[in-house]
Amino acid sequence: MEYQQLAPFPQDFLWGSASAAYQIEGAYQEAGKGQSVWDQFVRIPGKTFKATNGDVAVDHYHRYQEDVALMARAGLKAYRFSISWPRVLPTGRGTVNEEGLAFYDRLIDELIANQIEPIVTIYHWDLPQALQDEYGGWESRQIIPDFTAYAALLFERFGDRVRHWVTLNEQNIFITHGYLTAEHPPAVMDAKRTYQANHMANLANASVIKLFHEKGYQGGNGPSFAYSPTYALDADPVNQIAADDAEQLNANLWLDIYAWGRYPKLILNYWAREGLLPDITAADQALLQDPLARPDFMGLNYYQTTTVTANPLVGGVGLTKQNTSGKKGTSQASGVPGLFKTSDNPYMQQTDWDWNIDPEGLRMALRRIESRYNLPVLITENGLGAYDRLEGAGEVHDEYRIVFLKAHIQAIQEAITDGVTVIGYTTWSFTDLLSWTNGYQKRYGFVYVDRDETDEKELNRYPKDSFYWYQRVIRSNGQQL
Ligand code: BGP
Repeated sequence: MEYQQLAPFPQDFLWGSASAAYQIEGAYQEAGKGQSVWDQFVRIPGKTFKATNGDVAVDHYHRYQEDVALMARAGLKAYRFSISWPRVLPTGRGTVNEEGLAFYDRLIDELIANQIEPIVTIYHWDLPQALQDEYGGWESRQIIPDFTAYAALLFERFGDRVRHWVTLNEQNIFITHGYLTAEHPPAVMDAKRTYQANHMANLANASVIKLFHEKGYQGGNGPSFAYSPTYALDADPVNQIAADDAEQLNANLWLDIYAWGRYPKLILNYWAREGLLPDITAADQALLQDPLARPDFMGLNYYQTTTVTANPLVGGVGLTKQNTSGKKGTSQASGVPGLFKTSDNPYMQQTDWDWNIDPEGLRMALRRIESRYNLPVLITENGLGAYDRLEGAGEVHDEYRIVFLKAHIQAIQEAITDGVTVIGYTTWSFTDLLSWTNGYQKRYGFVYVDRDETDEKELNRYPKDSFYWYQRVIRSNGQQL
């Protein structure tokens, strides 16, 4: 659909930015914090770009006031950040680290004092190492009560000031990268274990949302899903089936569970054929289907779309790892034999890390979520990872980021005009931060942080051109792009 005039953004639209504890805080063993699986994983040779880690990251733990002041200057209405589970529960459960909770108290209060609404992600990948060691983390049923108790602690402590909670950040990524491609901890490559761990994560997610609703906390709760809508390369029917398979396996498998509490039938069949069925009990089904376990919104992390063709069952392309070098054009096709494989899309340009640039894909993602699930959407991440250059008197001319974000905001407005309910947009990211496996050279922020892989330097902050641009966007409620 094409329009002569687009609907305006809602008056209370949450313009903001997002981050994750491990990627910004640093202070990795300060004030009683326990170790997370990332604290250890980054020390395995070859796992991250130039062996970077989040020991110091961008030192947000010590500089949060300066960062919040910059957010206030940009006019942010909301800031999405995650709580580090091992900072508040060093061994994952039991003894609470008051000093850890106190840090988030200070951060939340600072945000509120600056009229910035805190959006809290409960889990952004930094699982307490103690739980990994004790029972294998996400592979054990014990994670369900432990994750629920951790979330309950946060609801009790911060529920008076937080209205929007994100349960799990990108379950599809931390599970597949953790158990299928070994790009994330615990670096396993085993499809059966992948879907078993994924099933536990589904149950943990449902259990937390159910508790939130049962206890009647204010506000809403939902997972953030990394959704890359799939296109078929062309109108060849076999490629269309491949695209549908990719959508089933890469999206509906998670979104159907969140919204409807059931796995897609095509996936259950596929799992049964391949011997990959997780252990699903009647009690599991009851929890997943419980109306109280339905999210209040769908969190959407959108970066790119995927284009696919058919992939032969015998001799087909298998899964490959992501380009973490930042050398454009070094990615390989990736796929599942018998289902689909990725293909270059002639209509799109790519970033230096070979991510497709596709604003219309965001509109597509929003429309598909609305038409299939009829849930409001909170866009919890979207942004451009790029090389930035600090010049002269502390300037960064990131016109490319402005062009990227502008096109994506236009796509959101088109989706709103289409009839999708979008409640907010928190870009990735506010300051530059550590990219999990791409080091510090892949930057996303409105604020440049002066450090690199080998030198922490002074960690000074410099607003980029995009900072002033976003300030205008927010001030005009999306009218001046
Ligand atoms: C998402 C994660 C974020 C962030 C972002 C950018 O998957 O939720 O934590 O890292 O992707 O990814 P990358 O840093 O790999 O470019």
